[in-house]
Amino acid sequence: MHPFILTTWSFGPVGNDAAMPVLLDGGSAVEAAIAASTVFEDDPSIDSVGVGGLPDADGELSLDGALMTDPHQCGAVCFIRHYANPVQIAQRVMEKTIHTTLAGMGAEDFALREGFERRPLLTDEAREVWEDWRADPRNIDRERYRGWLPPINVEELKGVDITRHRHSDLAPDPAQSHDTVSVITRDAQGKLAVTCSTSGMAFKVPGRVGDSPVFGQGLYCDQNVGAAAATGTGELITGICGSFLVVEKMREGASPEEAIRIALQRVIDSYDLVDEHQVAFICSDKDGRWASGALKPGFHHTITDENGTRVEDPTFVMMP
Ligand code: SD4
Repeated sequence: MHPFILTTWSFGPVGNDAAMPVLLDGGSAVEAAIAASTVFEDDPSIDSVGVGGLPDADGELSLDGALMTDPHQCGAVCFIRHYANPVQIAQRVMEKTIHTTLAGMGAEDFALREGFERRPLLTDEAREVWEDWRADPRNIDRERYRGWLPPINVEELKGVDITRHRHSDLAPDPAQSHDTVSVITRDAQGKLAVTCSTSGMAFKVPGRVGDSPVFGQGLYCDQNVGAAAATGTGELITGICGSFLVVEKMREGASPEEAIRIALQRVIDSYDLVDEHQVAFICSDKDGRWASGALKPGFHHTITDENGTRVEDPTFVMMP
């Protein structure tokens, strides 16, 4: 068995390197996935996860997070406004309640009872970005974006003329700006775990929840088959049950790469895509064969295994 940690986006090393020792010391896939997610959530320089995430249209930050290892082993929280580590709270939901998902005030009351500490999540930097956006939204093509902004997906926008996109003008230094963190871990026993953590779409309609904390959409795992996780425009992932689709295609015999390709083709067939849309998946089958794939250039994954940690291009890009 070869333990590994596979993470969305190029900021993976900070979390992967912290979590790999957990696996090497014989820790479980769940423990490693939680360890990695916690590092990302606590890092204020990552502007779409945990502390430092960009807020909704009202300037309020809300977080979503989930953990899954099997159909009967999953937990999620959404619309968390005062706690920095939604994936840890999701783990408690999984382990300590008969439910799978808690939202909003109920989730926060649960977190308090579980001993989590309330923390301010909105950093000064994130508030400034929001104030800039609120002060001058005139450059936004609201018709095209169906009345709202696409997510900030800065890695995708590198090298692209971004001046016509107001939201990307407002993004902080691209090298420091990242997206939702999805993590797939495989431990020395061959068990898989998957987590998803996000502050969702920047400047979203307050109350909006994307794909990340929804089983089958942002993440899915079945130890008999494999695990998958998504990042990108949540609204495109929810409608095709993206992560469930990837796992089900592997169940039917597709390789990890083929399974992702089928899911991304389903996105292409199902939506009128605009420039800023992006979807990417990572997945692993139960034997530890993994892949990643993206709709468009700009996505990277981070893999940590016996050969160390590498930030790599995805296995393939559908629309290069
Ligand atoms: C969401 N899928 O809330 C998340 C955001 C994301 O790249 O992954 N952006 O829609």
